[in-house]
Amino acid sequence: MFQACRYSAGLQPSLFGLFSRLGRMTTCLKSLNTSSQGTTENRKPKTGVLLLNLGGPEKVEDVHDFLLRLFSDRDLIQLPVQRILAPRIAKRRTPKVAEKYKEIGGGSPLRMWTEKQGELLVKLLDKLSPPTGPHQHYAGFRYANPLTEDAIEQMEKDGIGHAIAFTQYPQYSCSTTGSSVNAIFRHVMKNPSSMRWSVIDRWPTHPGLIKTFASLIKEELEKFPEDKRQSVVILFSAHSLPIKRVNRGDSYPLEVSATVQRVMEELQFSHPYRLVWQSKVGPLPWLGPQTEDAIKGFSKLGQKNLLLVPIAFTSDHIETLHELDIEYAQDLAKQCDIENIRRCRSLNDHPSFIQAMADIVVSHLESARSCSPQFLLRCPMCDNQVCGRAREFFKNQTVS
Ligand code: GF9
Ligand code: FES
Repeated sequence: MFQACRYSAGLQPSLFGLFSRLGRMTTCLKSLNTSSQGTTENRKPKTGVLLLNLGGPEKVEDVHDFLLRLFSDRDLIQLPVQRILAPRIAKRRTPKVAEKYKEIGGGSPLRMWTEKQGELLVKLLDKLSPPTGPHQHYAGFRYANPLTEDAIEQMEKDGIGHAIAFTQYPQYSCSTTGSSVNAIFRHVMKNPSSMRWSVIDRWPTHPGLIKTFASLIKEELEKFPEDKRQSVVILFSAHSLPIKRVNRGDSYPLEVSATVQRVMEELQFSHPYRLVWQSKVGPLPWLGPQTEDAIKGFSKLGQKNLLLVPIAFTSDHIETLHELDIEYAQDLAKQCDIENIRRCRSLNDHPSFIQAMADIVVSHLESARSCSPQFLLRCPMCDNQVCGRAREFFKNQTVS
């Protein structure tokens, strides 16, 4: 995956504005299918796109290290004597978590999806933005291989000039994108980088994202029995956050809500819907209602046809394949007498999603900004100094 990709001269980016960009991308997609794929000569990549995500254990044997990294992440969890407690918690939880990965086929497919998305993305970017090409993609995971730090070293070795940290979480949270950005900052402080850095920190309402969600939802609605289709309740489900984080001023709940609102606009509010929150762990209070309780509650109220939509992940991973598909759509649905429950497909390598990713990167390149103004504003109750220093770092990068 770290091989320099093929470079082909494509259309000159000339027009500005969203519609022209979308139009241009359609043209380019056509030309990708019909014209030659360009030269086969490998050229030194100029722009590196680092796709940031949590990562997932690829094999059951990787579960322990994955959990250890997660519980050691001080941007995610603050435990007393974390260096002692994190290994203990990781060890204690490993068997249960490993069991779940066994049930979805022995590992997380996240790396596979990220590499596929990256390959398709750079093909489009080479066509859409020749002056910044060749483009190369890298996966940078927070808790699994390829780790963000290793990917950065690989980018340096490849001679990348401009490094774009492109979060794969559409909605910003300091526990997800913020943690990855802080990890980049810490690494670059210890290992000075020759690359110019910029960051794409959020894209919760990108039109291509919204359209892809809407079309996958429509597709899934078609699979309900015709006489039930109209009464389906759409349950948007996002990973929850501890209430402490919400009250610190994390923007994630608002941004997830914004995605939901736009998707429902695109669907012209054809069905009733709710936003609910999944994956709470531990005894502390988290943002609710929980997906599980909502499924039970709706069933009691006689709403027995449900469509689950994972709205905060773009690719399949344990929270869709195990929690939604097995724990809720199979086990829980049986227990509480649900008539029909389905889960909307993840975006994965959907062509209009890949187009959206390319449009987000091209807009970012055209903006010539190293980060968004919104990125620079910390949570009002932030007490993590690294958040401030990481923002200074990105702000002071000059992107020509
Ligand atoms: C998250 C997405 C959004 C402790 C675990 C025992 C904590 C946490 C999260 C948020 C993942 C994906 C959000 C904690 C402490 N958080 N998970 N925050 N995770 N687990 O603060 Cl899309
Ligand atoms: Fe949000 Fe620091 S916790 S900016």
